[in-house]
Amino acid sequence: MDSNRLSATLAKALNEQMTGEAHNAQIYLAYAAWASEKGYDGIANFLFRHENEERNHMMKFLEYILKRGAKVVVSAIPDPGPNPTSINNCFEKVFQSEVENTERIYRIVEMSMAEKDWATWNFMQWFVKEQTEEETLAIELLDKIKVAGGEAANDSALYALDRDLQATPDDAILAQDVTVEKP
Ligand code: OFO
Repeated sequence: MDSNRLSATLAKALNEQMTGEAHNAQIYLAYAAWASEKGYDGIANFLFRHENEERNHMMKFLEYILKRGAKVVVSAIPDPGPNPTSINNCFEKVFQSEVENTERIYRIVEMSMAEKDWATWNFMQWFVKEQTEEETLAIELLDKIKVAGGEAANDSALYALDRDLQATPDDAILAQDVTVEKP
């Protein structure tokens, strides 16, 4: 008896997204190594921590595909591409890759809706929420570098930003989650 509960189309899309999450992790890993080489250890630390989050996302997809009785296809992870040219450029690239990831997540949500696969639709809602948070975090990074002077940020502004990011939590608080007790 076939216990596979995913359509071939959705299984393919979820497997591709699983690899996409590994790709996101490689991007953060490459940028973290780049920042560390440049002496920005706080920023590097932040990016290394985020790399780990992306690996967890990859595992979430893997576990879900298995749980639905479909086949996991582990394939090659695409190259993370060129290193950033500056801290400003690094944060811009992070934002860009999160936005592209959100678009991929939305496409799977649309596909699951079209197929009336409510289990997958429900599973994907975690990622919809997570992407809102990750985009917020990336926007905050862009705001911080803007305040520091953007491309023209001087060494002392970058030093302060580096120290600041060392202590920054990885998660942005979602506006809809904010309460009086938990601002
Ligand atoms: Fe950057 O987030 Fe995964 O999905």
